[in-house]
Amino acid sequence: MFLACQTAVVWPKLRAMNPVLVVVPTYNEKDNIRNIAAAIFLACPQADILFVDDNSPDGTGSIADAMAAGDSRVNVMHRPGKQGLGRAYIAGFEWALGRSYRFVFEMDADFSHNPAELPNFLKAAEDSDLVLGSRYVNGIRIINWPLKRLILSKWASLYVKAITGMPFTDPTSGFKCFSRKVLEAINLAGIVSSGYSFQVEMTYTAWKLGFKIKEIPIVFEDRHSGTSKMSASIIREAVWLIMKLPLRPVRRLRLNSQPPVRP
Ligand SMILES: Nc1nc2c(ncn2[C@@H]2O[C@H](COP(=O)(O)OP(=O)(O)O)[C@@H](O)[C@H]2O)c(=O)[nH]1
Ligand SMILES: [Mg+2]
Repeated sequence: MFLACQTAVVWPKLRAMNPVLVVVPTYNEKDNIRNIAAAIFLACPQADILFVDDNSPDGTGSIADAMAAGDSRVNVMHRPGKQGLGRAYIAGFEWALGRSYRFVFEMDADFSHNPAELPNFLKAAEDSDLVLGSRYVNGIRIINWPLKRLILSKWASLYVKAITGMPFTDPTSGFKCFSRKVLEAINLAGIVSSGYSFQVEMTYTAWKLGFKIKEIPIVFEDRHSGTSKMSASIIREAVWLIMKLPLRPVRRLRLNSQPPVRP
């Protein structure tokens, strides 16, 4: 597993057994999508990618299709319209669970998450069930973000910590690696977030189920091309959802998934 990014280079016939999937939700990412795929494969040639595109008006979905036609590692899921990042990820996770992937990544398409860090996640996943990329462990590592986004993000981290009791420094981060057993254990149909509260909802559920969660440092950089989809309604959804999270019972979906080890 530790060599998950390298084995296909050594032994191409293992492609059918590829253990790593990077799920990348896209909405109007035409200027990023080719480059992000190239950077993912550079860091992790053996990974598969699933682009989950919500019928982007800028034609991102068609570019993804053209890439998929030329590279069997690229997969594309088309959804009829913009339904939010959370819904895109849930659809991607269900797709992944229908296949044999052992590690499933969440990653943005806009280079805010550096694909070169994928191997670091896989290394951390050797002894943890969910690996969170944190911008705030041992300081702040964010490049070019407007001050108001940084304040919002830091405030959100404190808010989540106060309400849920989770000990993580960056609970809203969207660069993470799930071991398959975590996704199998979570009732994905019960995850309700459309927007960015999805990140908190997933991590909270895994944490309540007792899975071993590890934070590793990442550098986050503001997007170079395209525009953010952050909105006031996404912030409103997050405030309410997080407030209600501790009231929600969390149950393990599949009884046969491996018993977790609490840190
Ligand atoms: N499929 C899909 N992807 C989305 C949606 N909203 C955002 N994304 C993608 O999610 C990632 C993060 O969104 P972004 O706008 O960069 O958020 P920010 O970095 O927090 O400003 C990017 O890859 C977006 O293209 C959506 O409604 N549907
Ligand atoms: Mg972004």
